[in-house]
Amino acid sequence: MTRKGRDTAAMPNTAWLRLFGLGAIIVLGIGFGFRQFAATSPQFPPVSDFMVEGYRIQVSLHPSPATALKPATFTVTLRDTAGRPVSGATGAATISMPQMLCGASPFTLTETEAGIYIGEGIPLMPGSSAADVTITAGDKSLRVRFPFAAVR
Ligand SMILES: [Cu+2]
Repeated sequence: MTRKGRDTAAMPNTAWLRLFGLGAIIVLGIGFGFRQFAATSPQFPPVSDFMVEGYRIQVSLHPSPATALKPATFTVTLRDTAGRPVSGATGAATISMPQMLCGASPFTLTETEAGIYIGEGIPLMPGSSAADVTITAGDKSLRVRFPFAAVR
């Protein structure tokens, strides 16, 4: 009787311990999963290099990541195959979100020094965005897509 009583008294203790252990594992698991989810916010390099029809195009973004609804500076450097800056081109770009239909945000690029074209673009929302840059140099229309991230 006393043995039986002791056994039944001991049982709930291990049950609580197991329940507590299971609870701790679930809490840690959710916490870890959430951290992984938060860590998967898009990350892109602030500078990308492209080679289009014999031209070297470099696009850089400042700040990186950009902030939604705030102007970010896009600097496009245009060089020929030999690496010389190409002046006198015209440039424009459009920001959009490739995985969404939330609109487009166009802006123009102005040459500030030889071969360097700068524009201020406004990302519409936080997340994965892309700037589609078009540079017209002579009779050639050069297009590159610069992926970037915008945050809140
Ligand atoms: Cu969007």
